[in-house]
Amino acid sequence: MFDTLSGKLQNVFKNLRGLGKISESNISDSIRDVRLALLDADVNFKVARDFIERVKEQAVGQQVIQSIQPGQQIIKIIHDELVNLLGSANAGLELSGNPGCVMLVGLHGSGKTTSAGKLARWLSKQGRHPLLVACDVYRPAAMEQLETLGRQLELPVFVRKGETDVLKIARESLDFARTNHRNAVIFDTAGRLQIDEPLVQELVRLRDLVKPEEILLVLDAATGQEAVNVATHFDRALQLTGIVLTRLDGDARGGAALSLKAVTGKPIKFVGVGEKSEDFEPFHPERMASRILGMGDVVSLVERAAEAVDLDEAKRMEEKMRKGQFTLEDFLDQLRQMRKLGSLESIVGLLPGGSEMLQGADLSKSEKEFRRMEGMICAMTPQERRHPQILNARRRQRIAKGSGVSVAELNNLLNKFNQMQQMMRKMGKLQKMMKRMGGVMPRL
Ligand SMILES: Nc1nc2c(ncn2[C@@H]2O[C@H](COP(=O)(O)OP(=O)(O)OP(=O)(O)O)[C@@H](O)[C@H]2O)c(=O)[nH]1
Ligand SMILES: [Mg+2]
Repeated sequence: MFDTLSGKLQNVFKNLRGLGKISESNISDSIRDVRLALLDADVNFKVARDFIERVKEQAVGQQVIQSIQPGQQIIKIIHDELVNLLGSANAGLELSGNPGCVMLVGLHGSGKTTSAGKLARWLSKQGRHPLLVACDVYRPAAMEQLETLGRQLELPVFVRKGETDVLKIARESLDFARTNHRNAVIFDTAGRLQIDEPLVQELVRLRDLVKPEEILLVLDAATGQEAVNVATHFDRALQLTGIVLTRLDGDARGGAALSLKAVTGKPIKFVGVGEKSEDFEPFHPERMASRILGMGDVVSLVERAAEAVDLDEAKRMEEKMRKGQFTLEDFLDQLRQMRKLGSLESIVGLLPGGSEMLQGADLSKSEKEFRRMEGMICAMTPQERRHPQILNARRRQRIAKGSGVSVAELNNLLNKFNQMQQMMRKMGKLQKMMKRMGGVMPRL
């Protein structure tokens, strides 16, 4: 997620931190690099330009240069502007009605049906009683897809096979919701290759009938620049209340996420980060900015963990990460527990330096990789897990043999882990420093 952008911005930051003396000219160089990084990530041209203007305004000035930590000041300015760009605060769902209705709309294959299931699961975790309604009458398979999802999630799905009148389905589903005490109704609608008049007409009629409090556009993050146009069109036709951005786990360059709020004024409310039902998160601009800047998103990590892990334990881990006392044993523990909560990639990616660790580790490809890591760590003695620095050549050979990997693979894991630990320590320091400077700080 945002790998290229993230890597480039982190390089700019490395320079800013490393520069002994910061002058107007090297600030300008850094800002230019930030601009190039944004454009490369497919951020809308105007959005990138305005972003840079705002950063420049604040960064180029005697006050920054004369401050004790000019590099850090500029990093803070960029971080805060990134938060603004992404929408400042988490925009929650407005679902006060009984039932509260959500309509999911979007182009073909954008992830509507999958997101409908994910949203139903999320709402049910919030204590709501969701009902999924299959309103895609064009593909019989679409109804079955939603039914299957509902079965997996153990949530009711309203389906009328063979019925082609969307409005009739909707009307009946609302009656069903009322009599069965379902207080949140999610309408999964049909997609089209592109927005056309019949689709818009159908969606408008459905909207006018069910009067949803939320009309969410489901958008594939990989749509790139076009995403902004799609959002603008749907918004004009239906007056959206927000956006669900899917496939953020893929190699999308991320420009859509960064441009949408600025161009359309509509907040991203949720993001899809994988194919499984649990790979779904409310969108928090500040946390996302921290992730993009390589500062990790331990808050989301802890929140996810809290679903299954006890909270005190999670807090203790956060503290350990900050102090750089996070061991291989903790790492293994966390991986094992959190594997229950989502794909390994989405979890490790939340750790400070985690995205770097993922590069080359190829966790996304399969759980096989995880098992190899697990095997390697399990083949270590408890003492070795806590103090990997004692792993000399002989010990390394033993562990590699014991877990059926090559020494090079083991070395690779240890090196990556070491880098991650260093990154965690650095982030702990940065956080302290930002705290002293006051204002918003990237959370860790
Ligand atoms: N990796 C990843 N895949 C996703 C995500 N969301 C959806 N998908 C996949 O995208 C494909 C299409 O998803 P659907 O939910 O069927 O899309 P849709 O918008 O309902 O498609 P139509 O009904 O044909 O318009 C499926 O294979 C999903 O598993 C996501 O966040 N990450
Ligand atoms: Mg669908």
